[in-house]
Amino acid sequence: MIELYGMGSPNVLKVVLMLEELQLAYRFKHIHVWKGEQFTDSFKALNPNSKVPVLIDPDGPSGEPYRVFESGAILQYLAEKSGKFLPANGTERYDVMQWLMIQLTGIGPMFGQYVHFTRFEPEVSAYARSRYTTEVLRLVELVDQRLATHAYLGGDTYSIADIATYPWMAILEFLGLPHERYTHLTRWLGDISKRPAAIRLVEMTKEIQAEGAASRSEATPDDYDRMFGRGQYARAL
Ligand SMILES: N[C@@H](CCC(=O)N[C@@H](CS)C(=O)NCC(=O)O)C(=O)O
Repeated sequence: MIELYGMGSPNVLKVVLMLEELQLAYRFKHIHVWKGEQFTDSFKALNPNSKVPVLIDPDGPSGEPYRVFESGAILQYLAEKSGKFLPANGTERYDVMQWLMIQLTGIGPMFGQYVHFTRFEPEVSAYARSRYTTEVLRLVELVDQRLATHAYLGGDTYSIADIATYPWMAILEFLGLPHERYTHLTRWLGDISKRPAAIRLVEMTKEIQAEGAASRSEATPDDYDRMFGRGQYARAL
């Protein structure tokens, strides 16, 4: 059975959504990032970059088990394996890849910094808050504008670009960001939220986040420093 190593963040939930869309059986293995499990030798053997998600397919391309890390690579791997949610060729494929890349290189990292500087920074920096708020709102507007002229991010068809972006856009309210004013984005969120896989994702998210919350509540100040690379974990030039 496929194994997915993760926690309750959008970078992992996009893979959960993809597995639910494909109706593949999988076992979820929680990595307690607030307790530093991603930095253990056994996890680094799975992903030297010490991040979730990681997926292990017992039936890889050569018939042997195959391990994939990086959420975008995992989505592409599953799409190509199943022949679903990524056009096989032509401009439709590149349209999907462009919007997938915007999620991977823009939305994910910038939302991550926004969350860090609005929830976790010990000394509030108005400059950092303004910089990341501006950038995430710019990205949300970009998505909204794209959806003004296309049903889905890649074009006419639901794809891994939507699957990657949905878990981020679905939490705008939770992040304290405005969402009602983005009418095209709201229409798209509504469309995807009715899909059976997205409904199952809600249940999975509750379970995964409940397990994560339990270990996070035990995290010490030192665990937080390790997670954020600060204090004794900060690197010097
Ligand atoms: N580019 C990576 C980002 C993965 C990532 O940032 N994962 C976070 C959870 S959302 C993580 O593992 N954090 C633990 C840490 O940074 O130590 C991907 O898309 O897979």
